[in-house]
Amino acid sequence: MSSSVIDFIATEARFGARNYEPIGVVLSRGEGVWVWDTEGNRYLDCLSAYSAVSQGHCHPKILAAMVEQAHRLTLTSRAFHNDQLALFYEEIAALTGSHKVLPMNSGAEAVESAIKSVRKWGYEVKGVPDGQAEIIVCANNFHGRTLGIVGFSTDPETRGHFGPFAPGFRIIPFGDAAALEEAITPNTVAFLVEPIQGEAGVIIPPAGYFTKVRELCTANNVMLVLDEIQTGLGRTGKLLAEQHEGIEADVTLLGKALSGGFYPVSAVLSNNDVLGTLRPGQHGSTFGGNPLACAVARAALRVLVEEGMIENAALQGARFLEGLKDIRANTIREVRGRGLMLAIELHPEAGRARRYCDALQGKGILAKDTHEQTIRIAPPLVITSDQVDWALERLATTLTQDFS
Ligand code: IF1
Repeated sequence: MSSSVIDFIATEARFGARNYEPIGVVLSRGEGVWVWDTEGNRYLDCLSAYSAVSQGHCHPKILAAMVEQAHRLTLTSRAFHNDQLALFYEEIAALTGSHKVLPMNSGAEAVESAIKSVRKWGYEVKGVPDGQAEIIVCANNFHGRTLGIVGFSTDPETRGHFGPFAPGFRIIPFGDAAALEEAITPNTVAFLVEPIQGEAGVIIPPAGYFTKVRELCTANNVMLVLDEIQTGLGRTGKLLAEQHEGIEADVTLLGKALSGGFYPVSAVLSNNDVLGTLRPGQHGSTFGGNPLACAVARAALRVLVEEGMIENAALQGARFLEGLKDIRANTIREVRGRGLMLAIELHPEAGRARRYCDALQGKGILAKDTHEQTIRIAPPLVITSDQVDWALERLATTLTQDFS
């Protein structure tokens, strides 16, 4: 390591809150699937900033839209109209078939906004007594880091010593429709769930789960809120992961790749009157729906569709998964995934996933561990067959390596 690398890392450690434990690489440039460190070493990015740079690093068309808009107008607040918001609404509604859109910034804000909206809907439309609304969520969920959200996390790391927390949430196992049926009461306003649990380790529910969930929600007048912040916008090989199940959520949450990684942009989409309950002055955000965010999001959505990234995610995801299944290494317990949202779960005896991620860094691949035993693989959706094969070769040698 050169002194400059040590300096960046040491300086971060000295001044920054230590709420992350990054892999020892200092990145300074990115293009497509590749990133470069300060010493000029190139890596294939198999994290994509937790799926936010799905369109590839520094996509030239998103960059051009951002620069052009930044020269014209960046922020008006919602006290005034701007000439980008309506176009963003129109385009995202057309793409997703949604009727109403609420623009926010971070993913967690979209989740919080959805919680507020479904509660309000519960009181004003469904007729739940004030203060009694219940929202059902799943064990091992990950929906963000705000207080409201971490209060219904089941991960001690995520919620520990951050309380007291807000009431009104019930936790059921993921992938268990019978548990949902049992948990619903007359006061249930919504079921909030990830189509595939990301942080939990890319957990795919049993086939037919979401069909049953949709039926139960419809039958009980419960809003189905799908957190597609990670699974959405092509990551799983479809525009929305709900399409794999042939269902439609009542409320869909998007973030991350909605801006192609240029800027925090999130949105709550609804297919019914949930967002209609919000009246002027009841919810908002200084930056939500600003013209720069809208211009960036419009470009990010356009390239996703026009450049065939969603189809490519399906194609390369299948190739990647097949390739992973072909790796004969006794370190691997299971590989799974959908589209380019993939995971390699290691045997407990193989040691922590983190050391394999460190070893992969030495071979020119950046990947991130989750939950000790799992390596997450989520490259930008622009990855080519050759690049998939290149990654597979390196993964195979790393995973067959004996570290003990
Ligand atoms: C971190 C994981 C990914 C999300 C879903 C909402 C949010 C996220 C389904 C909140 C955020 C992140 C944030 C990141 C780690 C990360 C993550 F490891 F936790 F699971 F992506 F894989 N819903 N996911 O996955 O969005 O407020 O962050 O914009 O470091 O906390 P945000």
